[in-house]
Amino acid sequence: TLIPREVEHFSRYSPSPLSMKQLLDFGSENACERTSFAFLRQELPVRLANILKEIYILPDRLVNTSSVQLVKSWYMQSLMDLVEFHEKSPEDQKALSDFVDTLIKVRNRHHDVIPTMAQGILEYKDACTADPVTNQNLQYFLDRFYMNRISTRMLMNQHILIFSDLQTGNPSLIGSIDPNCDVAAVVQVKFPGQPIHIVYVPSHLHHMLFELFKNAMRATVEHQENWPSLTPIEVIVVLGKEDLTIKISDRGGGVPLRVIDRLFSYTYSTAPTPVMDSSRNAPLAGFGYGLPISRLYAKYFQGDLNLYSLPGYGTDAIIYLKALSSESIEKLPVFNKSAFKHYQTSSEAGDWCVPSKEPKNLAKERLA
Ligand code: W6P
Repeated sequence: TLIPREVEHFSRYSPSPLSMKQLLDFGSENACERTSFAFLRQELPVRLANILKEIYILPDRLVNTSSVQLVKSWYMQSLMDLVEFHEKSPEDQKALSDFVDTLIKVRNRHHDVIPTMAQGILEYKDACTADPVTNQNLQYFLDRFYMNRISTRMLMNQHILIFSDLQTGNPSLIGSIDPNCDVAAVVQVKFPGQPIHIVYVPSHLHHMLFELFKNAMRATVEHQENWPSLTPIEVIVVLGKEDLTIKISDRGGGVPLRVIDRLFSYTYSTAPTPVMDSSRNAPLAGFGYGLPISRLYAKYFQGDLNLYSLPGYGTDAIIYLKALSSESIEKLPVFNKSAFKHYQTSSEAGDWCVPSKEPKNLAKERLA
C-alpha cells in the first residue's frame, strides 16, 4: 500500500496530550484564537496521521471492506483539509474563520465513524473465523482508534465552541468543560453534606452514567420479573484526595466473572446484526459498544471504569475520575515500534497451562 506523504510526515510526530488546565487556558480572558489555530493545524494532522498508520497495518481483508475504506477516506480527506492551513498566517482573520468552518465540516464528516467501523468489523468477522489473537488485536486497535476519536473531537469542539461567532453555549462552561462540574447534579441525585465539584466534561460524565444506569436498570427488571417490587439502584459519590469515585450498585443478579471481559469486547458482541439506515448507509443502534466506549471516556482523562459483580446477587459499576485538574491529562495512543509490535504477535502458544477436564491419573505415572 502507498502511504501518502502527508501521513508519513505527520505520523513522525507524537501526539501532545493536553492537561485540563491547558484546555481551559485556550478559553481564558486573554483567549488567543491564533494560538489555538496554530496548535490545532499541527496537532490534529499529527493525531489523524498516527491513527491512519495503525489503520494501514490492519489485516488486508478488514482494510479492504467498503466500510473501513470509507472511514480511511474520511481521515485522509480531513488530514488534507487541515494541512491547507499551514500555508496561511494566524494573523489572517479570513483564515481563522475558514478554519472554524473546516473544523465543523470535519466534525460532521466523522459523525458516523463508530457505527461504520463497527460495520467493517462485522463484515470481516462474517468472512473470517475470529480467532482469539485476531480478537485481541482488534480490541487493541479499536480502543486506540476510538480513544483517538474522542480526543480529536474534544479538541475540535473546544475550538469551535470557544471561537465560533455564535456564542450560544452554556456561559458557565469553557467549551465543553465545566471548571466547576457538579457531579451529583449530573448523576441527578441529592447528597447530604458538602457539594462535590471537579473540573470535568459534563457530557462525557453523562454518557458514562447513562450507559451504566441503563445496564443496571435492565438487569434489575429482568432479574426481578416476579418480585413484588423492584429494588432501587444505589449510588455513592466520594471525593477523595486523588480520585473522585462513583459507585452504582444494582441487585440485578450479577454476571459470571468469566463473562465480564466480554461486556467490554468490540468483537464478542451478542447484539443482533443492526438495521441499516438507508439514507447514510450506517447502522442505527444496538452494537453493544456502550460499555467499551464509556470506559474510554473514563480513561481519556486518566480515570477508569470497572465492573465488580457478585453473581447470584448484583453488580457494582465504579467510575474513577481524577479529583485534581492538574492530573486530568489526555491519555492518547501513539503509533511507535511498541504499538507496531502489538500487531505482529502471531498465534504463538500461550504461556499458561490449559486446564483439562479430568485430573491426571497420578497413580499410572508414578515411576517404579
Ligand atoms: C449488570 C450488568 C451490568 C453492566 C454495567 C453496569 C451494571 C450492570 N449490571 O447486571
